Amino acid sequence: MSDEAPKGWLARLGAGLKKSSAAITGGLTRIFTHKKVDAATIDELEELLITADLGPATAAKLADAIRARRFEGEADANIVAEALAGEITKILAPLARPLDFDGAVKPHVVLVVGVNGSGKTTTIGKLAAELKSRGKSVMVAAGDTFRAAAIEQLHVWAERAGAAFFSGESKDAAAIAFDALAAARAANVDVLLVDTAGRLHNKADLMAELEKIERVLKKADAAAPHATLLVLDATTGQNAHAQAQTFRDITHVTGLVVTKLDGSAKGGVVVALADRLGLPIHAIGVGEGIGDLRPFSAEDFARSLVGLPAR
Ligand SMILES: Nc1nc2c(ncn2[C@@H]2O[C@H](COP(=O)(O)OP(=O)(O)OP(=O)(O)O)[C@@H](O)[C@H]2O)c(=O)[nH]1
Ligand SMILES: [Mg+2]
Repeated sequence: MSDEAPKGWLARLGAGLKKSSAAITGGLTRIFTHKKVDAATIDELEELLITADLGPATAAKLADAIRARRFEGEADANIVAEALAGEITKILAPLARPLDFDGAVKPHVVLVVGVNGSGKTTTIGKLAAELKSRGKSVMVAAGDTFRAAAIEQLHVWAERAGAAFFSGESKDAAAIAFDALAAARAANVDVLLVDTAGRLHNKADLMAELEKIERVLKKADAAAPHATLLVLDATTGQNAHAQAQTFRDITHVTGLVVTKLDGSAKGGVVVALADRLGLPIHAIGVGEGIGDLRPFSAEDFARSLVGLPAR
């Protein structure tokens, strides 16, 4: 995730968040046209933010921050939107962190977890391509042995990204992760990305499998996995909180990737997740293509969410 934003990227983020921002800008116009920023309108604002998936706690915090600004006279919706974007940026900024690698650690092992369909395999493909473009050597490991098609899907992404691909005969995901780490070492690659199953027969099975993968990786390298990325699908809205909690109970999640922000009406959930979980947000997915994983920028996201142009 290089820092330079390709031309049109912000326009695409804005377009992707259009469904989320339309509700917020419409609401702001309705609430604040020819009205004061007072107790009544701030209550309405708080409700608006809850319906926009920012969650009650974060909505209350933002409402308090707007109240504390003590706007005089009639406010126009745009001024409130600017203030809101500023406050949302304050929540997001400490958590907007690119996925960083300690160059001395080789291979840097990244375990990728999340419910089925959240976008793990796709994110691994995009991430592999992005790392390659930064000159890193990458191997991806097919640790999702639950579905036969999952292995081939990852293989296709590996070829697209120009990354090495590791799969095994075993149905034991931990054994594959262990062998992949040995292969990554032998090939002297910089980064090993390990795909996992999003769904097993039940939660206890999933928990046991992910725990075993972590445990077995540690036998080969006590510091592995060096990062555990939780992939969350923005379209699931508030359900993303429950998913995050489940995976934090099972694994040592170190950061988030939020996918499917293109076309999600629930983009506000990113703010609630950041506020509640305090986990770094490394990147966001804005499409199914190889270039559709972007670094998470707090200000760009905040402004797009409330329908303001980038600065
Ligand atoms: N629009 C959009 N689609 C995405 C994005 N990320 C992933 N997808 C799509 O979501 C679907 C599921 O993605 P996968 O990567 O297969 O999800 P997974 O988490 O690996 O799923 P399982 O292997 O079943 O656990 C695919 O059709 C992807 O193309 C995104 O950022 N935007
Ligand atoms: Mg998958």
